[in-house]
Amino acid sequence: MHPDLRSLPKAELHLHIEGTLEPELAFALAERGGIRLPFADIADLRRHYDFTDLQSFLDLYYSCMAVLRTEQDFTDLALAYFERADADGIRHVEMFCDPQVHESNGVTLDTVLDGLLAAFRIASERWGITGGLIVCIVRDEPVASAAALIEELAPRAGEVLGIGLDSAEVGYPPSLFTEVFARARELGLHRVAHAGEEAPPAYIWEALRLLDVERVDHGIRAVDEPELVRHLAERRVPLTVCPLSNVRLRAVADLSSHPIRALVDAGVVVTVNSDDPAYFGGYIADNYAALAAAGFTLDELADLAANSIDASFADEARKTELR
Ligand code: ES4
Ligand code: ZN
Repeated sequence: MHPDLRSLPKAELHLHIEGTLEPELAFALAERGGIRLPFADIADLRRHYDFTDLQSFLDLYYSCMAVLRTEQDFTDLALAYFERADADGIRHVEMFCDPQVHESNGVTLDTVLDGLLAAFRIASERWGITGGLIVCIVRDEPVASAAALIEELAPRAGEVLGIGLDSAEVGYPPSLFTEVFARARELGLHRVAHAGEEAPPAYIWEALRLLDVERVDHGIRAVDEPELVRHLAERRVPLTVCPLSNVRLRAVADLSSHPIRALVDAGVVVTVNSDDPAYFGGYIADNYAALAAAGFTLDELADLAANSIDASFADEARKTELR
């Protein structure tokens, strides 16, 4: 990355902490926990990184999550990420986690939250990084499971930033989770949702109108409907775009044809993020560098970095400090 870009303060707003699990750490944690991964070794695991779509990635991502068992596992995972984030000039992180998947591995919500919140405290002391957790609902799990998660989260709502919606998108529209998101709002939680990663603009409209989301994760399929693009631009609804992710999961053919160019030119508040950097061939600096290679100027990339601060849930004092 251009040194000027690295020194720009940035926020990462679309980052699945489980998607930062590098193969080396996966095997180290498997060894520590006495868990067997269904791969012979690191090279064998890496050979499975040739994804054809979102689902082909999710299958591998969920299977590797089996190595995350203890509070310490979650802390170690997040600290490894924070160290790289700091090197890329990230000053604020709003981090997704998937407790429903961990619960199916016998890991409690408290273990996930305690481990990750401990890492945030250390990141604040060590690197001055701020931010917090966004607890995601896994949309291809039953709605009742999502409702149960929110009630389990309720007593600790003050310790997290908000809730999100992720996993397999097509066939699991936002409308399924209207009541769950209403409850989250009642608890004072911020709301975001993956929408328009692979699914059509209707999913983005539903996320906005039924879930009352404050940002849209991905949102790239908005380009298919000019009225939606105008709406996002006028209302200044931020999109958390993940360029390398979209290429690796074949949501787009290549970076030069990525909708990010049309969205930026239409005045949409776009941010750049890494999604699942261990799996998609790059952390945030790599995403900025890829955009530079695809024709974005330094000034444009600086605007995108500024958008990430503005679009964050940091308080105004912190935003001023970061600008
Ligand atoms: C995800 Cl790229 C992506 N899309 C939807 N859900 C996810 N969970 C982790 N990565
Ligand atoms: Zn994502």
